[in-house]
Amino acid sequence: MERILIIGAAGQIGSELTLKLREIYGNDNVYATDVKDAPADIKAGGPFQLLDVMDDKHLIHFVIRHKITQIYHLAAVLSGNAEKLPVQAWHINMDSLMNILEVAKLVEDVKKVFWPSSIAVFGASTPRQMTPQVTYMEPSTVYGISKLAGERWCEYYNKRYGVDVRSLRYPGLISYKTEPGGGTTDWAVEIYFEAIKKKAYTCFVSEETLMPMMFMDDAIEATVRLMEAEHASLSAHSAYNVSGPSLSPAMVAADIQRHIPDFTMEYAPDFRQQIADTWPRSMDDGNFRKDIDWKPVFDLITITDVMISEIRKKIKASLT
Ligand code: AKB
Repeated sequence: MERILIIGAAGQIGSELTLKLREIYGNDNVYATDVKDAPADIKAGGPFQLLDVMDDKHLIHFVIRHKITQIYHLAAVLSGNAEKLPVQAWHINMDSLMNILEVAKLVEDVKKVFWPSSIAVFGASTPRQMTPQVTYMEPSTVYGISKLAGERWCEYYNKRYGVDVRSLRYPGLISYKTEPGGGTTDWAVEIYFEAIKKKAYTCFVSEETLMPMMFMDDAIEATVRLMEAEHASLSAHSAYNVSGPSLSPAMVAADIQRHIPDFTMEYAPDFRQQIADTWPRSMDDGNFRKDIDWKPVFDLITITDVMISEIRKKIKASLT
């Protein structure tokens, strides 16, 4: 029987992945943890506990006590926030991953680890169209450097100690349940919330900035399938490229106008523009699609339809 630990269960990915894993493995077998309080459905639907992944002693006790077999480590300081406090962000992103890898190495019950990487591992020297799985990687952000170093450590622990750690280079993730915090792709979520609340959005990257994106449901499905796959069928033990549609603010704005014709956009690029300019414009995720039977279901139109209708419901519910 699987017993799963989620670290970062209150975050953008964790708040949705926890529910999916509880559906698959049973509510009582999925332990949601975070350093902060979690949404009501995470706390009501199964075990939830405050846990700081930086506290290695507490972490190993938790894993042993609950006979954990799989760990999903989703906590990280994202690209924009990491630039504000580089040394602290490096410390949090790297030390937390090393704590998880060490626990997985030391505790025999732990059979698999999931840790998300990011398109931030790429940099200015990387080909930006259909960025290949293996290519030049010279990230210029602290977040990107920590993700690239993390990928290397994951492969090291796999090869040297046999730790079965799996990873995806997530693009920008679009979701309505929990908003992201501090990333360069956050505009693709903020734009929908602001369109509904104010019929206007001031975007922090320029209108033609094309970035790889993916709807959260596709990301969750990709993650679950990766974790269920036979180890022997995996060709990447660092992280796989994975993506949905590539989107620019102008494209998303035009699509939102199908629902809200008087929606207006302004542009005020800030420091995140420079980050976006070093990231891929589109991704070649052929290796992942070949190894795992997966492809994204959501395109821009279906993403917009779901985002608009779900955010409207959410706002209405918060008013009643
Ligand atoms: C960010 O923008 O920092 C993240 C990411 C692409 O990893 N969403």
